[in-house]
Amino acid sequence: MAIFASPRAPVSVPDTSVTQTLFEGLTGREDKVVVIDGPSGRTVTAGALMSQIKALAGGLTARGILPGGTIAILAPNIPEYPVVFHGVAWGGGTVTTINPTYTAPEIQHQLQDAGAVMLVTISMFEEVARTAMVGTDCRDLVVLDGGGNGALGMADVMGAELPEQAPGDWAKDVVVLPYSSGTTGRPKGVMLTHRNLVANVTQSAAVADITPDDKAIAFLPFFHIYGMTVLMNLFLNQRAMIITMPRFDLEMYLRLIQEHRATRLYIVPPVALALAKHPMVDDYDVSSVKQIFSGAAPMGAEIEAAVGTRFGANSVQGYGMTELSPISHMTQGDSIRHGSSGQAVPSTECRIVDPETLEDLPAGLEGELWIRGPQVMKGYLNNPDATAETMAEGDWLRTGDLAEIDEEGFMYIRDRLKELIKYKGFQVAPAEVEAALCACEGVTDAAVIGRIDAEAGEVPIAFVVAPEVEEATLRAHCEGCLAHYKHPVDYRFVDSVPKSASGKILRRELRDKL
Ligand code: 4UV
Repeated sequence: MAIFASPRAPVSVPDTSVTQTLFEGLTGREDKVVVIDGPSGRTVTAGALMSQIKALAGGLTARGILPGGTIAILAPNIPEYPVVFHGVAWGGGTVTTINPTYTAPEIQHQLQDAGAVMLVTISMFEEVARTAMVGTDCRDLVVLDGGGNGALGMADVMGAELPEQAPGDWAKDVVVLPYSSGTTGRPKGVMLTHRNLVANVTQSAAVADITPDDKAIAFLPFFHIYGMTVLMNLFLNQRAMIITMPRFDLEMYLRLIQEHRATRLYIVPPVALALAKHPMVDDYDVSSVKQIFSGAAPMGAEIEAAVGTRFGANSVQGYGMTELSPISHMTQGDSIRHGSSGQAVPSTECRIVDPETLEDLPAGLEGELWIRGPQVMKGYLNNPDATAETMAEGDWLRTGDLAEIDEEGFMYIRDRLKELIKYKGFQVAPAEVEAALCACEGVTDAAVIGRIDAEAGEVPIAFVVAPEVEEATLRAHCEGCLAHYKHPVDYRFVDSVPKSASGKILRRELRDKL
């Protein structure tokens, strides 16, 4: 077996809960502002954050929801997000994070699948939340900025502070269930334990060198593992400051960078493109920025270099995957190779495996990237088959990405073996869109693949077998059941979908047709 071990000194992972790790970082400087609500300027100190977390844990314990319950959160990035996330964790529960742009059927599916007993949201999403809860076991609705009419408000769920972390087994207890389609099929609950998150914060802290003076404008959504671990957990743990932004808007982003003198930008490739090319950037003072960090989708070396030059900052990439809590690779400031996702974080091993022969490949050759380390998920919720397909013997996670590692350990993502489509860094699972299309009357078969797109990275394209159906009908159908970024941008009507003898869609053949 040819193992590429991380070139960095190993770290030891503390045997604590993810919230104990957070509190270790925050304790002693309770007066420091650590979260600011970008649009309103409302500030939260470390002390207030810790009290609110303990008060929510106490309130939910008094209601009998904690310990043990699974609580869903459907919200954009707001200062209350870490309160809910860590309140549940401190009280011994599990959080499942839902994309707030989801339609009611998508929310309903996740509530049911994750076994959520409570849904926490904001008034903007109250209506869709109520619709989604119908017919599920999710009984309690919390509207953080509302309440009434059968819903609880924030004050209703806050109680006497729970002074100590609810006991648990940190290597086994699942603290969060984000959803990911992994290498195939529909989105699945990814079981991440306290240990997984504590490990990944520890591993990335050892590389990222974040200090309490650092500030980031947090638009990467906390429901997705990138924003969750890097901004919410790593940044707060290092007592650095996050300025929350509920959704991305270039003008607001630049204004907040200037106003708060942000030091690090955590972005995805489409934002890098805008920052490298948009004339509006020149209207703002961005001289405070010292590092620009991109991940979640491929970014070419040219754009990576261009955005760094324009900002006079280090421009680097990292690589992550929900199933890896998420970080396995990132770049340190002094060892930049544009186009590379960097070297493995500490205590992480990699293999490059020939997808056909399953033989290990040496440095410089391209194969599937396999990862082993304390950040690798426990498995997929209620899905031993998908878990077994993804986890190879010896605790290796098969990423479904084609990569190459050079002699110095720098990793380059070359292509994707798995079905996944990445729209602006967001996951679009072809199987989910195909199932939605097949549920439309008159559609007998469908296949969805990604097409390269200059702005979004990739966009979904549908091939449908539906002789009697109009494209407008398909579009209207998707409106009702899929979040916008999953909608096919283009429909091709075909006589049949090419499939292998075992019934697998031959996506390569479809790709060749584009
Ligand atoms: O599961 P997921 O949606 O997860 C992510 C996580 C990305 C992160 C998070 C924290 C970081 O610090 C960081 O650098 C990156 O996206 O999707 C996982 C898939 O996204 C693609 C690849 O196909 C993964 O299997 N992907 C992620 N990062 C890169 C990438 C990258 N740097 N280059 C190319 N593809």
